[in-house]
Parts: sequence; structure tokens; C-alpha cells
Amino acid sequence: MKVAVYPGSFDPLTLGHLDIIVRSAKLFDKVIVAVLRNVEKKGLFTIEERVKMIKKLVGKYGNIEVMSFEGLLVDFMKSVDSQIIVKGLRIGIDFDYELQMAHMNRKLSQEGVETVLMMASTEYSYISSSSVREILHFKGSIRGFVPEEILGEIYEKVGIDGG
Ligand code: COD
Repeated sequence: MKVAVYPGSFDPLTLGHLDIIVRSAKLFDKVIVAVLRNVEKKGLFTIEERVKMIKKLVGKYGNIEVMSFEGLLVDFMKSVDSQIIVKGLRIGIDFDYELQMAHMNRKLSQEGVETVLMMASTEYSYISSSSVREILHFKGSIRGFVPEEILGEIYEKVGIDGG
């Protein structure tokens, strides 16, 4: 069984992330969305909130799971018995970063883990969680950047009235 892991911060999950999740679920038997619990970086949403929102979105797919992890990604990969990391690529600088991470993770896992890079869909290739957070900071509308199903939770968290 081919189990792939799609790791990230997902603070919050965007339409670009969801697109990669759904597309990779067509390629692999199972996809685990792994939300990093980063003790050094607080983030806008708690890990529990992020996991809950993602679960709400992927519940209808039979082969997508959502989990959180701490520490090294390669250790998490081992714990779920997966050898495939999925990452999304938007623009050139994503490639530079992901190339380095892919080599790091391959070496750290003693060549037990491969990274599969998936191109972002053109319509989502400019979306990032950081720009979504910035728009929220200024109480702007994030409709069209994150899935409609989680807009309510996001607006409630930051105290925006409906958008
Ligand atoms: N369209 C398509 N893909 C996208 C889009 C979009 N609009 N936006 C983001 N993505 C991709 C990103 O390129 C990335 O692949 C993924 O989605 C997740 O994105 P983010 O921003 O939520 O998550 P990151 O980049 O902060 O996640 C970093 C990790 C959690 C993967 C990384 O820090 C990690 O593995 N940490 C664990 C410690 C470790 O093992 N480090 C490696 C050894 S040094």
C-alpha cells in the first residue's frame, strides 16, 4: 500500500493546499496530512483548530487522514510507515527550498524516504497562508483563498463579522 505524507504548517489551510491534498489522494492509496506542531512558533491557529478544519474538508474522502506531529518529519514518516513525502511547488523559490529539504530528508532517513513535488494549479499558485494571515490581520476578505467550508471558523477566530 502506497502511503504518502503531505506535511505543512497549514496556518491556515488554503485552496492551494487542498488542491494538492485531493490530487495526491488520486495518486496514492492513502494520504496523511501532517500538521507540524512547532513549539517555537505559535501561529495564528492552534494545532487542534488546524486539524479540525482540515478534517472537516477531507472527511468525505475515504483515503485521507489528518494527524499532527512534532520533531523531525522523517521520524513521523517512520511511525506511520510511509516512504513518500508530497510537497507543493508554486514558484522558483519554493523549488530551491524544497530541493534542499528533499535532500536533507533523504539523507536523514538513510535513503528511506523520497519527496514527490507536485506543481501548484495555476489558479492557486499565488496563494500562501502568510498572505491570508496578513489579510486577516487587516480584517480583509479571504474569500477565494481558503475553502468556503472553513470561512466561518476562520472569521470567528479573528473576530470578523461574516466577511
Ligand atoms: N499551492 C500549492 N502548494 C502550496 C501552496 C499553494 N498555493 N501553498 C503552500 N503550498 C505547499 C508548500 O510548498 C509546502 O509544500 C506545503 O504546501 C505546506 O505549506 P505550509 O506553508 O503550510 O508549510 P511549511 O512550508 O511551513 O511546512 C514545513 C514543514 C512542516 C514541511 C517543515 O518545516 C518540516 O518538515 N518540519 C519538521 C522538522 C524537519 O523534519 N525538518 C527537516 C530537517 S532540517
